[in-house]
Amino acid sequence: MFEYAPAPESRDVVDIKPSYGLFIDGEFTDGAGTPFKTVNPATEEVLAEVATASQADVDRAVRAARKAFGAWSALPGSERAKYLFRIARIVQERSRELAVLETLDNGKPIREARDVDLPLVAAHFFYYAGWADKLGYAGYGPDPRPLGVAGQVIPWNFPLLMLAWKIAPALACGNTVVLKPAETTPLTALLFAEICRQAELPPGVVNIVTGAGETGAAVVNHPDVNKVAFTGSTEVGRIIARSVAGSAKKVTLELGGKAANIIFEDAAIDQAVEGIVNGIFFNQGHVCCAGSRLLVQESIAGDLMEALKRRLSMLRLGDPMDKNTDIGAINSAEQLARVRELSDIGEAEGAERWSPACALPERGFWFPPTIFSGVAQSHRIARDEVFGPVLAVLTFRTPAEAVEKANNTAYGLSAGVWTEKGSRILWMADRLRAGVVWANTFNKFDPASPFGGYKESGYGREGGRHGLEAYLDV
Ligand code: TXE
Repeated sequence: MFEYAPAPESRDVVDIKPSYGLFIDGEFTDGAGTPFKTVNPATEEVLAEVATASQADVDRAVRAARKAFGAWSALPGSERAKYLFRIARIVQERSRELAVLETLDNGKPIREARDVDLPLVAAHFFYYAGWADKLGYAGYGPDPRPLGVAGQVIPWNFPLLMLAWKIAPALACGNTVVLKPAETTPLTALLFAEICRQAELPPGVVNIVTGAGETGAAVVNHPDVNKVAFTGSTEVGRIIARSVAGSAKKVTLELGGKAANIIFEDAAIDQAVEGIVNGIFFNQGHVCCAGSRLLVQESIAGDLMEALKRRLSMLRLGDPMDKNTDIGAINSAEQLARVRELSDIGEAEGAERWSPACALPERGFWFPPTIFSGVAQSHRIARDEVFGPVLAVLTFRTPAEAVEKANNTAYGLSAGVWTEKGSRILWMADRLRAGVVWANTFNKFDPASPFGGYKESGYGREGGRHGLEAYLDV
């Protein structure tokens, strides 16, 4: 759809500085907190030292955003669109650099950063640039109003893409932004700050404050922030919902998931196997809408499992900078510990664990693709979000049983249905309690399509026209 640079051969395309500051009011500045190190999870090499924003730094960032809000929100939408189009084009031009930096800081395979993350980042800026001058005609009344300063906190699984999901609609609607990236993946957000300068975005429209949870809390709880947008764990989502309760802040939360990928006996099995692999092993399973529960119709369970195991034995795990790598590194030691713990619990609870023979690199954070079969709905491996390359397999006999099992979760972000019968797809989609239902595919994203969850997966929608509503007073 959009152009991007060819495969990077080396990390030399990106100039990583030894230390990074905060980005406030169009300038890079020091932070008053203790700096932290960000590491390459595939090697444990320290990439850079990054500033921690204190409460006073967050105050400065919010003040800058407030000051910029008047002029930014008063610009005609067509003028705001020009800045967003410019950012989108610079992201395309610098996509090779951005993809390499994303892979180094996150651990994801370069092929995914290059072919999925970066084109989608550009696509989101293009898409919302297109909305900026059409809000008045789109059912928001003649004079739709932005909310003011948006405080945005994002996770580490798609660092730049989550930034794009948050910043592009906020700016299109005329809001200004204070964004905090995750502490394990701050570098591409800081390179994005450079892109904002290159695009000559007015100072203060985008501010980036780095740090851990305390910095995130300072952003979210700041009295002069009008809108809070968070993507991350359900646990922190609850803390945020409690802390802003009673304030006038509008809130959107995009939290965890435990999606069912449902395979009927009439599905095209080879395609379904690809969809299962993409559903749970894409981005090491660090995906909120990952198809982490495989529901397979009993009559084909044996054959499907064999085909799936054969396919998994062909996946290549290792150096994320190698264009042939399918599975990269787990993002952090903490996340690896969590994946290990839940997998050990799966085994202790009686499910059968299988991984293909694959050597794990000595340094770095690694976990092999893993399948659990014989899983009961009560097992933690079927209930908790693992957020790693771990698939829990359950079986069903009838469509009604598939719906019941798929909906038997605290979450409701996404689901997949594989069948050749169109009527069954519609029947299932009506009954599945999930924000997205994919049919004969999985993990497909489009900026024009709203995304968000039911139940404990959060509230509000990002993407599409619905994503604008989170940033406007209608
Ligand atoms: O998430 P956190 P973690 C799930 C996934 C994973 C688990 C833990 O299951 O295993 O969460 O991951 C900031 N106020 N998801 O610990 O802590 C934090 O600095 C404000 C699913 O990394 O939620 C980071 O920027 N902000 C998810 C961001 O919140 C706070 C993606 C996310 O970190 C804060 C990530 C506070 N009190 C994890 N505490 C998804 N839905 O895609 C932390 N933060």
